[in-house]
Amino acid sequence: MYRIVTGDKAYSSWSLRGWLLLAAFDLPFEDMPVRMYDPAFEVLKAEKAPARTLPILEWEEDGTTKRVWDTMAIAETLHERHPGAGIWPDDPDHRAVARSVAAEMHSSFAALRGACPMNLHRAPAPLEAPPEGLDADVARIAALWSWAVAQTGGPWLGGAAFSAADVFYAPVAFRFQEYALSGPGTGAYIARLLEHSAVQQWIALAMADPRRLSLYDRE
Ligand SMILES: N[C@@H](CCC(=O)N[C@@H](CS)C(=O)NCC(=O)O)C(=O)O
Repeated sequence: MYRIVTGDKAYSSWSLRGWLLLAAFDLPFEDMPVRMYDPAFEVLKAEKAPARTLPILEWEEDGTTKRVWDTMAIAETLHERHPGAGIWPDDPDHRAVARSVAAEMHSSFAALRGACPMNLHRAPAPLEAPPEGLDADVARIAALWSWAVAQTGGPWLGGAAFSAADVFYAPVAFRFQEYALSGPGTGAYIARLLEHSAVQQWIALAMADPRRLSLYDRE
């Protein structure tokens, strides 16, 4: 049984990734939700040091608590521990595609990430003053999605089955929807991703939480 420490579900894009890495692959877990930016959040981070961001994956083994943070480390650790779960595609060529696009998500797209934070409460609307670089990020993401689907046969980025590559882009799909962003061919993939049953579960949890964080509001 795993434990995943997650932040506010409407806003914490990285928590969504960590949570999906368990929920979408039928791994047993309990969610430990925390309120980001409350005093208790700082206490929790001190307790979990050197981890200092969410999500944090934990489990008990050999009488100790094992702890892994950062979503790429969580993906690789869960894949190593559950090689049959389908976190990465079985086919090595498809796995290479999936890992490449997920890693690029993890390390790139600063304009999109900075200007368009995930906010499931936002009524879809474009930014009034989009920053330089946003169009280039959107175009690059659209190109990566269509390249990955062409390489693997789709309809998911890693091929026939939902994989960690799709997990990494789930918050991007929300951002495209919330800020009315699109590129060639992005609509069908976004619709598929947002209809995934685990993503739908996350949306339901987010909508059931009354807390609002104005920090994530953008004009
Ligand atoms: N690269 C990290 C990023 C994690 C991250 O920045 N998490 C945010 C929440 S979405 C966080 O914990 N922010 C609180 C803080 O930085 O104090 C990952 O993949 O997990």
